[in-house]
Amino acid sequence: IIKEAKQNVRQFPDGFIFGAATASYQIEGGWDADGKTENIWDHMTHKDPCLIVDCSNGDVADDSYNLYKRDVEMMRELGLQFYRFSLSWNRILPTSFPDKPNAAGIQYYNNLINEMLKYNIEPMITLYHWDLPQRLQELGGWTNPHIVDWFADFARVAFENFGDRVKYWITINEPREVCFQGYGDVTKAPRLNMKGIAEYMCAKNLLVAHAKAYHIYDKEFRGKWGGTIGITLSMNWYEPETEEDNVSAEEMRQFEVDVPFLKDFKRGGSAQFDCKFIDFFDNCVAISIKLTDTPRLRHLNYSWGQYAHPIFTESGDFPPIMKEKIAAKSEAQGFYRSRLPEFTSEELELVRGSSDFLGLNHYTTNMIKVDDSVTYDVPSYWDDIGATRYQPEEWDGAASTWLKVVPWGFHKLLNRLRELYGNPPIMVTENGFSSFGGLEDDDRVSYYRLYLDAMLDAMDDGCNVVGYAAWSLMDNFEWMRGYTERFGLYEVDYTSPNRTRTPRKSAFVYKEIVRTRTLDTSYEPDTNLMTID
Ligand code: PNW
Repeated sequence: IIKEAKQNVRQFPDGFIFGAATASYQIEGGWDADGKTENIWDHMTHKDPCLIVDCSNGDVADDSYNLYKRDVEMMRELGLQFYRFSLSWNRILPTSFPDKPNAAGIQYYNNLINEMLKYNIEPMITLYHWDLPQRLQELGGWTNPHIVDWFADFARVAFENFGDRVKYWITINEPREVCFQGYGDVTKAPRLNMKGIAEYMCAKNLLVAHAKAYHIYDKEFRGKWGGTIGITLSMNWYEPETEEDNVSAEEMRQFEVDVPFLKDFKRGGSAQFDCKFIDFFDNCVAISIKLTDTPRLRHLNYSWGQYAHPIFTESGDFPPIMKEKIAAKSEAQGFYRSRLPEFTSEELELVRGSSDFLGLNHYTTNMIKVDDSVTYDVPSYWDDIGATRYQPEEWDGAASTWLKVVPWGFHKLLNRLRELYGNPPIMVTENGFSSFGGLEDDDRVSYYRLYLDAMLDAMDDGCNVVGYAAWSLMDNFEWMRGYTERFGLYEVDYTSPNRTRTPRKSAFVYKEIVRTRTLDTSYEPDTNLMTID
């Protein structure tokens, strides 16, 4: 049992929207239905089933391919204003390319969207939530620069087919997990494990692909249909163990140096700079840069700054400290070029500012420390950071080992994002808690209350949080953890042929929050009967 949220009754502002989220591979099933072809998760789980802890897969999952009407009924029970779901690329484009779109696949999403709109539930589409076509993976997936066009084509097909009714778009879910876990490690498909190399190639291509899709929407569709489009990043908070590692946003922020004769000086940095030479007219014409470099700063910059900095700062590009460090390490390791690829100036411009809002998936916090007893693979992301992270024993936990309950980390993160990126609109696209199942989920109820309370604290500080989606509407295929870890507001019975969905206590509590637009920590629901109001 985790600590209770403090006694509180707090109001959400007008215009704030509430929803819940899922993703295609985690819920749809119908893995080969009506012409759908294989994605990297189908491929991996079929080839090597017990890579998944319970040897399961998403072949049937929650069977939302057939049961989507029940899903919409649950949204109505909860009173959701929006529902975030993702598209299966292979269901829509079985060849991976736009040459032979699959009418049945497109129909499935039209049915879902139309069913939601009947009840005034806004669809929020994630174009890509990890289920890459296997054929594209064989061509190198996100490490092949051609993916910029492959993804752009897929995005255009989606905008053309659904854009008249869908106003919220997210290009890509969690680049860090795609690139670092899938290409630099073995913890997500395709488990490429080319450490310190492939994840950075992936990062660059993914950002450019995202930006291209953004601009297609912006130029070709926004005018006629007027929606909004952004990217979703996973962002943990990293708390330093030592005081001297406690860098401020100011130190972390990119700045551009605008001095005569140094116009093209773009490096900037999380740094102080000194004027080295002042000319006759009192202009500073030569500067020296001192990059602040601490383990904590590197964690923040590599884990999410890597993806946020190129999009949400004035200067764009990867964080200076990251470029600097990886270039130096690469050289020392005998590479002829930095393992972190460079953006061309056109790419840099394309990516800069390419998001109407920051989609934020936040779950937990880690402590950072330098531990000389830890050895890292060389090269690798962890060696590039040169520090390790941990979570103290005394922090309350969930079913997922990585998920500790640290609401103050959410509060700090939101403030840091406000300071770093000019207070962009933040759409919380995921936040939630895992259990091993059961309807009396008081620990999930506490988690939601604590995190919503922390989010309201940040909003009181001025953070521009515009919406919130609970992860997840219902239990689903939790990637490498299969069906063992449950994130649902609704429990799913995987032994029943119709995948019976039953509301947990947290569903009743969330429903009341959405209905009253109020966080009232003393509310005790009557969990006997779920109704549609
Ligand atoms: C998300 N972290 O991933 C995914 O978007 C979902 O598909 C997934 O089911 C859900 O979380 C729960 O695991 C995460 O760094 C990515 O703490 C990163 C973190 C947590 C979750």
